[in-house]
Amino acid sequence: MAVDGATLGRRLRERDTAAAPAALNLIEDRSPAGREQAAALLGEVSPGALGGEAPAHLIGVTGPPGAGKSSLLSALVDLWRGRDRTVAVLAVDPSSKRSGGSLLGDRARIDHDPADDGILIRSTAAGTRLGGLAPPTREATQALAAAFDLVVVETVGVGQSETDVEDVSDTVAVVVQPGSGDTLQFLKAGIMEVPDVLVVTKADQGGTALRARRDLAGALGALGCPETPVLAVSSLPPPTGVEELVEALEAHRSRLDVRAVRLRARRMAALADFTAEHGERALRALGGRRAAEAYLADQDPTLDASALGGRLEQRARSSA
Ligand SMILES: Nc1nc2c(ncn2[C@@H]2O[C@H](COP(=O)(O)OP(=O)(O)OP(=O)(O)O)[C@@H](O)[C@H]2O)c(=O)[nH]1
Ligand SMILES: [Mg+2]
Repeated sequence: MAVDGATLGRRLRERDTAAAPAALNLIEDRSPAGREQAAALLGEVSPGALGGEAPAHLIGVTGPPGAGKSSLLSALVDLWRGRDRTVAVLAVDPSSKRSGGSLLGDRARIDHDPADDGILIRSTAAGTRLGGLAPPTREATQALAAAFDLVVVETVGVGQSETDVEDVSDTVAVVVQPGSGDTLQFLKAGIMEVPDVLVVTKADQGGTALRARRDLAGALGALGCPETPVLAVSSLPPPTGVEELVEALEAHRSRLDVRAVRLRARRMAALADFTAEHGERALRALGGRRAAEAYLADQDPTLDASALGGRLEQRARSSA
């Protein structure tokens, strides 16, 4: 029997996390029939169907290769599950984009209990498009956000990341290891946007982590963002600093206008998808980026990114 997208979507909306693996399979199926079912699924978890924004805290965890993102997520997942929170992690796999694999030689997996429905870990492909996450990653985030308390997207990136995790996050945590000066330099030079939370890993290795923490805090102060939290953590058992990190993530989320942030993200995503598919010329046919943004701002705020993308296409056709 064909998978019924609408049923999976309704189950997610009722916070049935056991429906999530099948939902993700459907979203990754790019055949026409799969796309049709995925659209039905996403319709059931759109802000319109949910009666508002999905309740999940969407967290982006990003940082250079080997910084310790996955190890940190193992520790975070443990802590969250211990507090009875459900967690989904999408790890965006960049290996398809790299020539060698040596960089990823000592890559850690995210530890978890596979029998626990309250936790889901998935790898997803980075895709080939520059600027922005692959649409399946964004759709997966939207689906998971209906059912899980926390949805984390792990991406590899330094500075101007090729996979823009901000598209799908309420809170972005940048993870760096001690002694990696790149992030400090990118921050100082303004190449990298100031993250919501900065995390220095491998604090168990001693003074270098504390030095890195101090240098980063100094740079943030000089940039006029002295209140941005900079935390030092160790993810090896027994973890240290992870509770403080959870508090910092929650504090950021509690200050946020979630509706405004997500609304903006949906519009940006629709525009990025439209431009990726139809080119800058099609954008010009809409009157340019500004005009397209203004048009999107007039649309129903509960439409999801793909529905907004559909509106742009309609408009492009009618103005052609
Ligand atoms: N000593 C120490 N080692 C750590 C810590 N966290 C991670 N590591 C080690 O650092 C290496 C890379 O860790 P990962 O968690 O895979 O790092 P990552 O950022 O997810 O790496 P990619 O996904 O490949 O970009 C592994 O060998 C880990 O065991 C830590 O807190 N302390
Ligand atoms: Mg990793």
